[in-house]
Amino acid sequence: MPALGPEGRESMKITMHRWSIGAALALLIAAGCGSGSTSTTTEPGAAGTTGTTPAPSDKKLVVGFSQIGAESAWRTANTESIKSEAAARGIDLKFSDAQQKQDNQIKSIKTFIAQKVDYIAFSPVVETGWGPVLQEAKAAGIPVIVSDRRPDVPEDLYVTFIGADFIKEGEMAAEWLAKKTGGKAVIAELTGTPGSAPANDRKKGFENILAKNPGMKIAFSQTGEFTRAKGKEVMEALLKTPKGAEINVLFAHNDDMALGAIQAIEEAGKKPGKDILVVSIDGVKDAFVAMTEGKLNCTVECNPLLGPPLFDAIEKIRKGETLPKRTIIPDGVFDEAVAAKELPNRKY
Ligand code: GYE
Repeated sequence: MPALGPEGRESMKITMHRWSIGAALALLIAAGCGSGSTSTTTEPGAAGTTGTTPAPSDKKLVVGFSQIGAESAWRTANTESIKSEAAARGIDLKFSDAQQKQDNQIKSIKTFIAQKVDYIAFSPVVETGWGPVLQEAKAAGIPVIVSDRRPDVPEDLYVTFIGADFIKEGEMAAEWLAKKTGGKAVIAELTGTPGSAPANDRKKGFENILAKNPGMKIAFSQTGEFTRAKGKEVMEALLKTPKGAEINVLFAHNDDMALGAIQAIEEAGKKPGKDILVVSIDGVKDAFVAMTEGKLNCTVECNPLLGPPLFDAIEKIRKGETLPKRTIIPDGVFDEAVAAKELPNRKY
């Protein structure tokens, strides 16, 4: 495995975070003045209530989750994992869908703060611009757990991050491609949501490997916004241009864009998977189906089933356990050779 750049090394580093006594106290206070579902030393009725208040442990834990939207099959599986895991654990989940807009996410986080939820979890649509709202959550004593995408903020503004190493995913896609093509490729790249961590990092990782393979070049790069429709639209337009005729590889930052582009390639009279090799990221079921049909060549898995680790982390915070600042969910590479055998095992 080639040496990683500084970002790669940084992204693989799992730093242990130790709660300061002050933060631990803030957490206890938050638990006490939130739904009170964590055990505290407060007696029922001690805060001037009538004494009929249920014991704190009878109350449901309230978690606010701000989701990005529903742009891809990955996202749908991620939402389903979070909702079903919350239901299985009897957690009162306040779920909000931001429809790809950072403003909507900021608004719903502010609403969660006003509602005094016990915990806030979110997946930031883009990397920047989260400082002020996370400061508000911190000032209110509500612990924040980051899921899937990491915001570019000081680490003290959230308790823990759970998600994939997107740089590594980009590197694995390019490494597979370098092997497959013998290091020669004219590549079209469909990038994800502009400014998002997976778009930034998958590009970075992919280019880390290209830097060592001078025969592999990105000839075209445009966003397909992580959707099937946009992936198809951009590929369709590209194939009508002279540059489109030169392309022999498509690298898409997610499977949905690749699947849309595959349709465009077929409609243009070319064979996806043969005339144009296709490699993408996520590992959703439809990508495995496309591989068994010989239309997609490789997908790098990115596990969306983050519900269980998210609520495990919340449980640990409640118990006062120390969490690592980053928990990286490992990924794997699947290509045509293993697709048929692997398809029945896919969970999303
Ligand atoms: O790859 C893409 C989704 O943040 C890892 O977002 C996630 C990405 C995923 O829309 O399909």
